[in-house]
Amino acid sequence: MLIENTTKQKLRNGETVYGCFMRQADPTLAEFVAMQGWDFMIFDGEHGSLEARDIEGLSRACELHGVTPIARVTTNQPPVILRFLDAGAHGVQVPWVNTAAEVEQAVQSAKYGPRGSRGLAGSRQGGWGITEPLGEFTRRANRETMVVIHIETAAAAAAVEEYVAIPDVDVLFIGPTDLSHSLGHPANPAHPDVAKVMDRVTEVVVASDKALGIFVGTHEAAARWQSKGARYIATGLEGIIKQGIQAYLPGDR
Ligand code: 3PY
Ligand code: MG
Repeated sequence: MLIENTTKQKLRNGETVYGCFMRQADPTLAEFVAMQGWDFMIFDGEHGSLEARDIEGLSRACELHGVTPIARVTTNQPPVILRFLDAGAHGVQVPWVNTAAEVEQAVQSAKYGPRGSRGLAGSRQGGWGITEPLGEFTRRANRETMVVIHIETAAAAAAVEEYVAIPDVDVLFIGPTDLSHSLGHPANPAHPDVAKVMDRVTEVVVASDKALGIFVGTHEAAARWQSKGARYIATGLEGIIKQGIQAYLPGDR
C-alpha cells in the first residue's frame, strides 16, 4: 500500500538517496536486503523476469521497512505502467525513453487525472479502495508516486534540455551500459566520447529541478557520482553479493 514516499521527500529536501536493483521474485530476499538501510529498491521487469504479480510481495517487503519500492517496467506503455503501480510499486523507472513526447507519455501513464490518464480501480496500491475513498487516493497517489526516466541512448542524451522542462518527472537516470552501447562503445562508459555525453547530461540535469540518477557498480563510483551532483544512486544486488563473496574467500580461488 502506498505509504509516505520518503525517497521522494528526501530528494525534494536536496538529499542523496541510495537504492538497489533486484530481479529475483523472492519477497524474503527483498525483506533481508531492504532492512539494511537502503532508501529504495528497484524491482527489475526490464532486464529481470519480474512480472506485475511479483511486485505485490516485493513491495510489501519494502513497506515493512519504510523503503520505497520502485518498479523498472518492461516498456513505456500505459497498461504496463498501470499494472506495476497497481500491484504496489511506489514509483516507476522507465527504460528506453527517447523523446520528450515519450517522457510526457510516461508521466501521463503514472499519474491519475487531471495530470495524467492512469486508469482507476481499487487496487493493492490504493488499499483496494477500503482504506480511503478512491478520489482521495488519486490525489495522494499523484503526490507520492515517483517517475524516474532513463537517459540511455544518444537520442535521449541529445534531448536532455527538453526532458528537464517536463513537470512531474522526479529523476533523470543515466543508464551507463546502454548509453555507452548506443554511442558505439558497449559497456565502456569511461570512453572519452561517452564520458563527454554523460558530463553534458549531468550539467543540464544538476542545474534543473530534477534529481540526477545513475547506476554504479562500486562504493567508490557512488561517491564519485555524488560529488558530481547525482542524488539517486542505484547499484545491483548481484554486484554487491559478488563483492562480498570475493572479499571473503581466499584470493587463490
Ligand atoms: C544501463 O546502464 O543501461 C541501465 O539501465 C542501468 O540500470
Ligand atoms: Mg539500460
